[in-house]
This record gives sequence, C-alpha cells and structure tokens, in this order.
Amino acid sequence: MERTLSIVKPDGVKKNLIGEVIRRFEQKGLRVAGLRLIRLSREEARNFYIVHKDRPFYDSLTTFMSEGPIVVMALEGDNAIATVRETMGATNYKDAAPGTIRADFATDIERNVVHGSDSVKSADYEIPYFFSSLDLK
Ligand code: 3AN
Repeated sequence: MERTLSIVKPDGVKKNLIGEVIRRFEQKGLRVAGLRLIRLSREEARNFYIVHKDRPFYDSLTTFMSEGPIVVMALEGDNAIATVRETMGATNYKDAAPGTIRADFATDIERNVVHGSDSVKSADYEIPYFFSSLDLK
C-alpha cells in the first residue's frame, strides 16, 4: 500500500474537472484518504515546488499555481504513485497517451490540469505539506 499527493491545478478547477479527475483515480482502484479545496499563496506555491527553483519555468509555474483555488488530495492504493502518473499522462499534453487526463484536458505544458508526486521521496514531502497524519483517514 502506497500514498501519493495529487492536485487539481487552477486550470482544472476552472474547467470544472474536480469530479472528473477524482473519478478517474477512483476508477483505477485508488482510495481518497484526504481531500481539501484551498488557494496557495505565491510563497506556499514556491515552497511546494522548491525542487524546481532553478528551472526557467519556476516563476511562471508558481504564479500559475497560486492564481486560483486548487484541490489537493492524498490517494492510497497499490502502486499509487505510478498509477496516478499513468492516469495523468506525460507533462507535455502533446506527448500524453490517449485517454489520459492531460491528453483529454490540458492545453499547455504548464497549465496541465493535474499534479502527481513523481517518487516516494516527493510524496513524503508533498503529503505532509497539506495534510497532518490526523487528516488522513
Ligand atoms: P510533472 O508534473 O509531469 O511531474 P514536472 O515535475 O517536471 O512535471 O514539472 C512540474 C510542473 O511544471 C508541470 N506539471 C508543469 O505545470 C510545469 N512544467 C514542466 N515543464 C515545463 C516547461 N518546459 N515549461 C513550462 N512549465 C513546465
């Protein structure tokens, strides 16, 4: 059993895709262990994406991630990290496999609807960023 952190990004919330994203994860057998609708400050977005601080898209990404509400969720299941990554599709929606969330709904490499932890190490940073252990059921 593994846990991962996923986010419906501001573009996904604006497009009314909260339910669609959760439905796709649930259909893959993942269980929602924690769920919140929040809005990040610029500073909170910058700390969340601190691993990307030297990338050229860091400013733009963190401005985008703080532009409106997001839904953060902790998902639990066998191979949860890989399952979420497969369900999302490649970072660039143009490379995303047909039927993935990004292939179906993303319009831009940055505004790509959904986030998912890319490793156990990332999940161990990202889940407690939004949920205390008492919040996870
Ligand atoms: P993923 O979300 O697929 O794990 P990362 O971790 O490489 O991708 O990048 C984090 C986020 O940064 C992406 N979801 C996307 O919003 C943005 N991003 C990644 N690469 C680029 C890029 N070349 N230009 C603009 N934004 C990018």
